[in-house]
This record gives sequence, C-alpha cells and structure tokens, in this order.
Amino acid sequence: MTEKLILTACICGAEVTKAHNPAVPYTCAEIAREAKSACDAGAAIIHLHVREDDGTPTQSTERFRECMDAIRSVCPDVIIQPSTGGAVGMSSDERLQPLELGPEIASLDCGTCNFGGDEIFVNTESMIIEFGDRMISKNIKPECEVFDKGMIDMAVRLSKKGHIKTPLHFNFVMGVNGGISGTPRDLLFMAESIPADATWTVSGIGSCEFPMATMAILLGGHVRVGFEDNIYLKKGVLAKSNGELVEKAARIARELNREIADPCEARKILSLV
Ligand code: KMH
Ligand code: ZN
Repeated sequence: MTEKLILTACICGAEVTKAHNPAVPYTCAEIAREAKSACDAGAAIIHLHVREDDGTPTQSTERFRECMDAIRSVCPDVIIQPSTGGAVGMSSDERLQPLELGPEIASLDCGTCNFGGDEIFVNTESMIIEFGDRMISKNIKPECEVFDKGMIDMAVRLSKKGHIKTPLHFNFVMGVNGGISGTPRDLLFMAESIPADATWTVSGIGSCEFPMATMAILLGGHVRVGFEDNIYLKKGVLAKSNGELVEKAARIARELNREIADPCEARKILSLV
C-alpha cells in the first residue's frame, strides 16, 4: 500500500514579496496566519523562512524563535522546518542560526547553482559538510534540497562519508531558472536516482507546481506547495492564502485515493521519532 502523503507548505520564502502577492507574510502574526491556513488544509510540515516586518529576509535566531512560537500557538503539532538556505548572498554563519533552536528537521542545500538571472546560490562542498555536521551534532534531520541530479550524488557521497545523516530525505526543487526543469521525465529521473531507503518530496516552481505534485502523488513521493514556490492557484489567479494551495494539493490527492499524513504520521515516515 502506498504510504500516506506528506504535504509541506513553504509559506514565505526569501524572494517572493507582497508586490507579487499581497498575502505573502512578513510579520510573525502574518506568518502564523499563513501557517494556520496551511495546517488547516492538511500540511504536516511548514518550511520556514522569516522576514523583518518590512519584508527583508533574515536568519536571525530571535526572529525564528518568535515566528516558531507564533506558529506553535496556532498549530501545536506541526513540524517546523527552518531554512538554512536563507537568501542568496547570506554567509554560512548567518544561514546556520536557526539550528540553535534545535528544530526536528531543517533544509540542507546540496550544491551551488544559478538562481534566476545572474544570482548564484552558493553551497560549496565544504559548506555542505559544515551544515551536515552541525545537523548531526544537534540531532536535526536534514531535508536535502537538490536543484539538479548531481546534487543527489553529492548528498549520497557525503552521507557515505558520515556528513549527512541517513536515511536521506530529499526535496527535488524543479523549475528554478538554473536548475533541473519540472517535467515528468526529469521527476522520474530524480526519483529513480536516490537510494532505496530514501524518501522524497517535490517542489515544482511556478506553473509546474501542480503538475509535479500530481506526479509525486502517483509515484508515492511527497509534495511541497506554497508561496515560496508559486503564488498562483491557477493561471492568472493569485492564491489568497497558502491554505488554498495546500487545499488544492490535498484535493488532487483525495481524487487519486492517496491519504494525507498528519504531523504524527509524517514524523514516523521521516524517522523523526
Ligand atoms: N532562498 C533560496 C536562495 C532553502 O530553504 O534551503 C534558498 C532556499 C533553499 O530557499
Ligand atoms: Zn526555502
């Protein structure tokens, strides 16, 4: 029987702004509002970036603490996954700050890539080792963010050297301008390229969010949706909340007879307990 489906909501991101969609959250209250809309619709994990009140991305421990407390006050059981990717241009020390809060899981970016236009998202091998080792020392599960197939190979190689905790869990980020495209062929290639005991979810960027989600539901993978990846409910229609995006993914899953995992079930699937 196919495993239940873990829905992750990436509610905020570091690049998308209120100018793109007025519902993008900046303040802790707005972040809590968006997290609640996502949890109510079936999200078991919140992938979290935080902002200053004016929208500037930050990796400040204190800001993460405030936002995580605000999320827990409205969604007490949800798994909160802080980003260690932060925003393009941030230093390693800046990016690593939320690990001080001892989350259950955090993102671990597994390679350098072009990130739209001339932006470069830098994750050198020594950075990945530093981030992976830090997560091992704090017993934090890494979600390996892979923007291309070679980043899967990097994660597997570094896990064999003891720098990334196993079983591996991947997020295939597909459709970034500079990374692998979000096509069925490429998703199949990614899903078939990971170790047998690994789990995976997919983030389809922009218009490939729901096509990739649908395919992941069918293949037995998991799904991430949210404003960080896509702001549209359908062509030309902005989503009013992250909850609307999660609800759409949940609706597709139900139509395809894939049950949704609650946070407790998600913890078991991801070996967090
Ligand atoms: N904001 C991107 C540069 C992550 O969360 O680990 C990186 C990112 C990945 O969002
Ligand atoms: Zn992120």
